[in-house]
Amino acid sequence: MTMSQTATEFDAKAAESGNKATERFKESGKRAGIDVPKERVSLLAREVLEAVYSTIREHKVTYAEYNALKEWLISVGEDGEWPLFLDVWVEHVVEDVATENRKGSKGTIEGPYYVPDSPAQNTPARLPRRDDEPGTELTWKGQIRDLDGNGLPGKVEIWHADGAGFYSQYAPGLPEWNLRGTVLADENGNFEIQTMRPAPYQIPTDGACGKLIAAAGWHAWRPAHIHVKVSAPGHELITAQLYFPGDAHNDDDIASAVKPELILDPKPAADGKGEEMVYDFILDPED
Ligand code: MBD
Ligand code: FE
Repeated sequence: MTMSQTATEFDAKAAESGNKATERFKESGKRAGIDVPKERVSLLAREVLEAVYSTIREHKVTYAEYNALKEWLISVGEDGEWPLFLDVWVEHVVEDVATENRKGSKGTIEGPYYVPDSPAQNTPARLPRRDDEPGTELTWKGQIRDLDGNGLPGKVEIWHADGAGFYSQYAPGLPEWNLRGTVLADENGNFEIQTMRPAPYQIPTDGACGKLIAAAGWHAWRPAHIHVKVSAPGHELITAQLYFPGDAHNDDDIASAVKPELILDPKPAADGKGEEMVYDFILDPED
């Protein structure tokens, strides 16, 4: 296969990932914001527009630039990339505000590629993978606890990209639940998950978000990461991502979602197979 064929194949996969996120969102039941009180809508809409007006005045935005923006905004919708755009450039602030009173573990953004109801397994669990799944073996041991240190018999929903940076159910050609699962902790909240270390992730570059990145001279990278939702009955669910030390993009994640508390400390595995790490989650009580 030539270089250009490889690039074309990659682009085709990338385009599909951004677009699928729109379909998933429509199915997800998250569209609950339609009963926001009109005073609140008016306040928020007015303030966002005021911010736009002041940027236009300060930088003397031209008609040519206004029309470039209009064309680009139309293409975000046509490419199905509103979820991608919002999760990359807006969600991190919403997450900060939503979790500012949390006493337990830090979380971060969900991003566009969560799929609910992944197949459940009891701990110790091995996530579904292909026979020839590329990359490094990774074993994660952890415990779910409450604020007083009591183990909670909860669960860890986990999803992440493969060794080439692709997510099952978004990039074509991967088995349906590849590197996704729901792992049930034991009665003391302990769990063990075997998976493969994910690769750094480049957001799709061939759609509207990619056009913005290229036009602005930014980069499209997120550091390698493992997504989780950790929950237990009577406790607040935590959505988080775990990162690897030394990743070139931990300090300039395009999605601004890295927090120092979320960086892992993997060590060579005791059994010689890849790496292992310990990382626990502490959940707040539900209010
Ligand atoms: C991802 O995998 C991701 O986690 C985010 C936040 C945005 C785009 C792709
Ligand atoms: Fe991700």
